[in-house]
Amino acid sequence: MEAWVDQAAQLAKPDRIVVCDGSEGENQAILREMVQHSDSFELNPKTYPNCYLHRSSPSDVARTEHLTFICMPEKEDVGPTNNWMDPGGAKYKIGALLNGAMRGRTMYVVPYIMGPANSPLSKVGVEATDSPYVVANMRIMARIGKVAIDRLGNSTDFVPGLHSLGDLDPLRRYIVHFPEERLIWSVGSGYGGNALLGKKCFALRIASYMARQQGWMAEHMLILGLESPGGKVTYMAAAFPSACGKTNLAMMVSALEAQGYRVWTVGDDIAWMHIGSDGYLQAINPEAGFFGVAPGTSMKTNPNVMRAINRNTIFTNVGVTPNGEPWWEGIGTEHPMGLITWRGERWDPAKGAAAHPNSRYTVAARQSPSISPRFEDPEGVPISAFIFGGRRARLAPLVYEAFDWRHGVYIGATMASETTAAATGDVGITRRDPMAMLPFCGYNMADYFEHWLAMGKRILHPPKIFHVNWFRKGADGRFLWPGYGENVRVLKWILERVEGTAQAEETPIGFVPTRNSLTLDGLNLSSDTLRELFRVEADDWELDLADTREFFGKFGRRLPQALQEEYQGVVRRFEGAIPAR
Ligand code: SAT
Ligand code: MN
Repeated sequence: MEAWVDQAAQLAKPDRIVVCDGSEGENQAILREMVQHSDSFELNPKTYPNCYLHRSSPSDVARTEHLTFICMPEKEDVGPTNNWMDPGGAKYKIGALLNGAMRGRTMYVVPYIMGPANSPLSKVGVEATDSPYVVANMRIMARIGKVAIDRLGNSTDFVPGLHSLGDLDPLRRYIVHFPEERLIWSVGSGYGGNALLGKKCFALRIASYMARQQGWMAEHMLILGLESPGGKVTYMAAAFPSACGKTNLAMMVSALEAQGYRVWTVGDDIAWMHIGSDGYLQAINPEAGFFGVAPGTSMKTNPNVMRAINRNTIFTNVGVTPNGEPWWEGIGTEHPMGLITWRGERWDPAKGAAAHPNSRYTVAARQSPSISPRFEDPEGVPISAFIFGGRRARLAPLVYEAFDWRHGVYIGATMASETTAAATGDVGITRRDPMAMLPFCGYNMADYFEHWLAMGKRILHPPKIFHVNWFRKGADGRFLWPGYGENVRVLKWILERVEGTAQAEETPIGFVPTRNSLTLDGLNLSSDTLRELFRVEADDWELDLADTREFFGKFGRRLPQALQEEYQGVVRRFEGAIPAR
């Protein structure tokens, strides 16, 4: 680690180097350093103790996928869904931007562990950064400092990441990954996934590459435990594209709590999974915190996180009240008088939202009342079900189950969501996002599908695979399903399918719940609504299959034959040529 830090310092040329020990005293010093810049403030110490507001540069408010590159010698090895740069070219080009980038600044060296400190499944990273805001966030999102140094010892088994704010100019912003070297370079951004290198860069892009080499899985999945009436907890991992309520699901307050069904949070974003000695897939959450979207978060949508973010939390790009309290659209109150926007201006209704739509909170997972007692279990938790999902206004029923692992991989590979972002203008466009890994797979996605198929052959007790859609709409344009805490009813059906007790009906796309197999008491859904929720409409699927075919076409001959066959299987079942298996 010392050798790498020397090299990084020779390149970036900081005035000072500070190796972080992760102590509370050091944290307070870093937070003081942060507020000395005009971009960060302490919030109301009475109502929001130890909370801070950070305002990013207005051009630096989200991950930038078009500036994110995977660097391997062969373009074919990164595949059609990633941006490619040749490693030598990337070193030259981004090296020039990093050269001297930390002059006049401090380089903070943050050794960190992804995963519980004592877990054999965890991995070490080292991030060198010139941003105190990044250090303060890393401290919440990972286990940093002495624990990581102790774990690393003299070993070279760590993933180094060099990060500099550079001049924050989007024209000189790059996030580049060298999977073969297990190295990350990021310059020109201070925002979340571009700058907190343990998260998407290491725990997904680099880790997915390592996982394929080493026979495990690094997935963009939440992990939750569903407790059922006798106290037994069944663990599920779920992948959703953005804007599908992933964090809310992970932290859900169950509508069936009185009946003994309760949801425990193990993770809200990433799962690392290994085959355990008993043949089950064991999952850990490599992260220590939540980096969640603030707008829309309220006591109604996510009471658990609301109870967590009133202390020791960093807010980024939210609004602030004259009392020094954070505020965002959808928090459950009207715009308060004297509200200041994320840009630091007086809020003016004519000028739009006070909080940036992608504004965030960074909070320790331990602070959520829903945190699972097994959150830090070094062995991880055994996964009984995978849940894929998307936002599909017409196509997909509320829930369906894959016939088997291979069919489940097909369902994950063809996952899609319809965009809702008013900001980008393209409402209702279908975006294919296989396993929600489109921007996070560190190698050719066709090879990633192959890895999934191969894993299925090795896992003695593989999770059953499901697909859910909370967002189906009726002819009147309204959502058919109430969502939020009521989603536990679907989790309960999934649990009962895992246990082999719930009834299902075969359709060309998979098993759909029978009339009475879903617990619906107290919901008051009409039988029309129910029919609508579970309908499998051949005409709609025909259109979707055409889109899938086009998407699969991108991968050419590298697409696994098994997925071609699964595709043909769906087509033929719709034609009635073969019955559902
Ligand atoms: O900023 S992150 O990449 O960590 C979160 C997200 O945008 O998905
Ligand atoms: Mn994510």
